[in-house]
Amino acid sequence: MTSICDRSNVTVSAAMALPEEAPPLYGPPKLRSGAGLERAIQSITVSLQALERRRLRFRLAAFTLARTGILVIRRAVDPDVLEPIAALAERTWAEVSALAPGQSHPVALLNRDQHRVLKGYKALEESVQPVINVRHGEDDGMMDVFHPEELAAELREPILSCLHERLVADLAGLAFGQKLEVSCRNLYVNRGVRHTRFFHCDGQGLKVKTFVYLTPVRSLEDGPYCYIPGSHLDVLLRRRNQAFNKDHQFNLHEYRQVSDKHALPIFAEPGDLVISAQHGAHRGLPQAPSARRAVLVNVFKP
Ligand SMILES: O=C(O)CCC(=O)C(=O)O
Ligand SMILES: [Fe+2]
Repeated sequence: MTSICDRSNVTVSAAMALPEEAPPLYGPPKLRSGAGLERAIQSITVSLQALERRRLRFRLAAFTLARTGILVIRRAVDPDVLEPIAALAERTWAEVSALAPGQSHPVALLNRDQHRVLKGYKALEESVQPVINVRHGEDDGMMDVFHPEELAAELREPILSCLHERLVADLAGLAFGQKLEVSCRNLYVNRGVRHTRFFHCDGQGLKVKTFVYLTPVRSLEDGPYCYIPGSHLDVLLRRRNQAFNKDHQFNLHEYRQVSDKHALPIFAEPGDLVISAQHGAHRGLPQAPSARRAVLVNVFKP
């Protein structure tokens, strides 16, 4: 996918079906909750210390990631490192909100309203300047920043360090048997986003994202990241959904027929890191109007 919630390839009929999220166009998975969720999360959780110090734990974690497509590393970032990055997310939102229409941002390129400086994912990915995308319409409340490490010179190193790029590349590389490299870093800021893309994958090829939470996500209202474990390996599920998408002229990568599956909402504290195989079915849930979420994102590709 191109960024947080690109629906550019979804047909008009899909967009019209959004508010209800209703069958037959959308058969959502059951969300695990309570003790079942706790157990499931426990089984995909590993500590940073164990990963760094114990080779066997590292190999087991890679095996878990390979099998489920998702891994959680709790407290991967020191609060002292994290705090100024969370403040940067707040500040960037405030700066952009204070700009008059057509006014530019002092550091970043700004895509807002009809003023779109860069178009298409490739241009955004390859930009040397950071790019702030402010979403409108159904995506109201959403801002994603390409290359957030270029927003403030003093935060470049902290941002890179908290993403644990070497560790993730090694771990995911071992899990998926391919050498992975960072292709792009992002910052997602969501404030009361009422509509998000349904379950989908970001394409069929191997792609891994990491999400470092800058704000707590403690309830469904906060808009947690959700994942259907094992869906990256589930050929039948993919076939069924692709056939459905073809019949209804949806984007090929939607997962709209998943009612027989369970998804895990990943609740997290600031500094927790999630590694996710994006060829599996996932989505960020819509938020309550007052909810705020900020997440640092890293994209790895072979
Ligand atoms: O906002 C989220 O939690 C996930 C968005 C998404 O689908 C993605 O980054 O690929
Ligand atoms: Fe996605």
